[in-house]
Amino acid sequence: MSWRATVLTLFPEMFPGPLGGSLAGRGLERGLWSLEARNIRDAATDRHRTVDDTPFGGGAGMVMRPDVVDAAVAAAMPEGDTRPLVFLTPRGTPLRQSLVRDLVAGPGVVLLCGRYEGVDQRVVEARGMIEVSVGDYVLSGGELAAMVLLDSCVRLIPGVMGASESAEEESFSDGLLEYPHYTRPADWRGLRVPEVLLSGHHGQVAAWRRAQAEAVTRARRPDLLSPQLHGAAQPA
Ligand code: 6GU
Repeated sequence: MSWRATVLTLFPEMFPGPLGGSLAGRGLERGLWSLEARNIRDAATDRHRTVDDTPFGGGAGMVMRPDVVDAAVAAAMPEGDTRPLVFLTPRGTPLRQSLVRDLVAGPGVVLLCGRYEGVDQRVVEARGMIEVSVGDYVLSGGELAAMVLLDSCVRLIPGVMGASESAEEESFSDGLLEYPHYTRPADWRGLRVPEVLLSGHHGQVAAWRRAQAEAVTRARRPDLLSPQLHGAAQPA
């Protein structure tokens, strides 16, 4: 059985979207993974197919109803479906490569995309959802976040990517940002490629790349080097 993704959304026509092209899309066609987008509105029971209501306590926007979301989850996950249920929300814990690795090692994932101001928290907790964010900015809905999560998982499925990309994946796994890359010409508009890369000394190349990776990580993402000083979780 291949890795199976189900997306619960009010906008199923947004899928597969960019996941239908490129290497992820090739993997879909080859049956290396599967993707089902289901309309949460299909789980509504009233004449107007209502999915949301006004927030208790007042305030702007609408909240997705717990009964409708629960019915959508129940319809998507028959008894015995052991896939983790992930709710994409800017309130979630940040998506990290460690979670991506865990998810891809399992049978697949069910993703709930929130819209409006949010989802009633009771169904999030009753269903044991994992709340995940893809970064510190606000998207208009969970759909793009779901695509980000799926792309990060699917590229790790054996056969989806070539050997070069799997090697590259190892290099982020050490918790550093990547060293810079260069190709021909060695002189472009008078800008020379770092001399060590032309030297053919594999040991010196490896040491230079390591130093570059550490320097760029120190400059841009010091939290990856000493997460305890920055109040973050461990690096992926
Ligand atoms: Cl998962 N959802 C939305 N709506 N915005 C986000 C996000 C998720 N992650 C970062 N921003």
